[in-house]
Amino acid sequence: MNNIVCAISSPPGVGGIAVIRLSGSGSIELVDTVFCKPNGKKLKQQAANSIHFGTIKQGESVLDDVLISIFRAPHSFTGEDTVEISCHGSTYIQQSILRLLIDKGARLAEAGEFTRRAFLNGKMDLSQAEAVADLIASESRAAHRMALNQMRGGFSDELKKLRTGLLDFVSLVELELDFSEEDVEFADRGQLKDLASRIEKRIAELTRSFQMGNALKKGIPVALAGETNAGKSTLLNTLLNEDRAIVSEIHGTTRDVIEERISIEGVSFRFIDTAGIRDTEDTIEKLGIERTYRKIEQADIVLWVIDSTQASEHIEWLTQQIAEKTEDKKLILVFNKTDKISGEELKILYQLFDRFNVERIHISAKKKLHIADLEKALLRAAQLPDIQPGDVVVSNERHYESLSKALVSIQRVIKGIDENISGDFLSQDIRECMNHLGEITGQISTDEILGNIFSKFCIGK
Ligand SMILES: Nc1nc2c(ncn2[C@@H]2O[C@H](COP(=O)(O)OP(=O)(O)OP(=O)(O)O)[C@@H](O)[C@H]2O)c(=O)[nH]1
Ligand SMILES: [Mg+2]
Repeated sequence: MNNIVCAISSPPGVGGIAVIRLSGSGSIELVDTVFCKPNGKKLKQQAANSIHFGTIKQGESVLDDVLISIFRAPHSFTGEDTVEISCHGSTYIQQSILRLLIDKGARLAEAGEFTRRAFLNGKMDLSQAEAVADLIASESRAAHRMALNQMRGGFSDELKKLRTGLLDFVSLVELELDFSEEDVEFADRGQLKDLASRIEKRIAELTRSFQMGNALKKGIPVALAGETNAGKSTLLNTLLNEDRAIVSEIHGTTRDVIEERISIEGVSFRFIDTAGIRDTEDTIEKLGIERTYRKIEQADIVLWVIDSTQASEHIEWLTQQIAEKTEDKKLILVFNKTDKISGEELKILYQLFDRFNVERIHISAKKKLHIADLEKALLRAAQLPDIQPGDVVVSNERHYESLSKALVSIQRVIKGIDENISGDFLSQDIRECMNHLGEITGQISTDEILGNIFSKFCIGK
């Protein structure tokens, strides 16, 4: 019976209803000891995948009216007998039911234990189990799509194909080793190289997709940069629709970096407001400006905010700064405070920035004018393919690391073929590549890896 785990699976606090979940062989019988159906029948006599109304009893007294769903192994999330109790949301009721179940022999589940059991019972591989956590945490359409595709097994299928390819490859090489005395070649080296190159290409594609996957999951970093007083913090507040950053007409208002996530049309961006750039003797401000440079460096997109009422007065210095600091970055020039200048002045200003072959948007952050244009420019700059069901995008750091190692191994294989190294070295490298791919799906795993992954889940999942 101590194989039965239980936990509250709904979020902490009071809701309309709460869900308590049990899993493990005997959990249906365990719930029978505290549950009464109006017709007196037992849950263990009921069909799988059915829902039952009744009361939970604490000794002789009624604790709550509940609905109970029962699932039987192997047709449940965990692959084991599972019961879900939907009770009223009071924390007193939730805790009392949990205590009752523990009194009857269940134990409190550890973080992620339900999903861990699903993995151990072969209901899903490790990358799918991790996708469950990503799905729960997804905050944008793109993150949701990626997690869903991964949970449905798109990535797993892809890895399976790669492993099958590698297995074919290694069997050919190892077959040769068995006949090494006779000096036969079952596959010519050209064919082997083709196979290895195809595998390498796909692993490289998957590895590359991480940059986008990671950005989509965590939000695409966008630095708000520019001179002091240009209106960067005002723009952050306008995009956020709240007074997040301090705004003032004093130059050098922002000293530290402020980061906020904003979802635009289902894509999550991480806006980073920075200290305005100017020559200063103030030590703290200097430190802030150094941080600005670092943040520009780390950002995918830089919104360079320009005070349209001031820019023309020191155009040389300004354009120099922009060119220097945003080299190799996706840059959007944002002409702000255009509520204060005429259309003619704006035209001249645009010309002054002609050396930049990048998008220019004119707005008023304060008056909230043309903000939609800026948002559209951001979406264009992000260059995100719309992720379709079935698309494989790597978004998990652990997977990325294993893929990178697999890539190194397969590249060594290709080099080995070129240098005509012996079959046993070749097969070693191929097997290494397979092992790295196997780490992702959990074919190769240790308790430590599993502990690490599932401890990040919430209790009840
Ligand atoms: N007229 C007008 N004023 C604006 C606009 N945007 C910002 N301002 C004003 O410009 C001043 C500076 O704005 P901030 O947002 O603090 O500028 P910042 O770029 O964050 O400045 P630092 O933090 O000092 O680098 C404030 O007085 C704002 O009200 C705008 O679109 N039009
Ligand atoms: Mg500011």
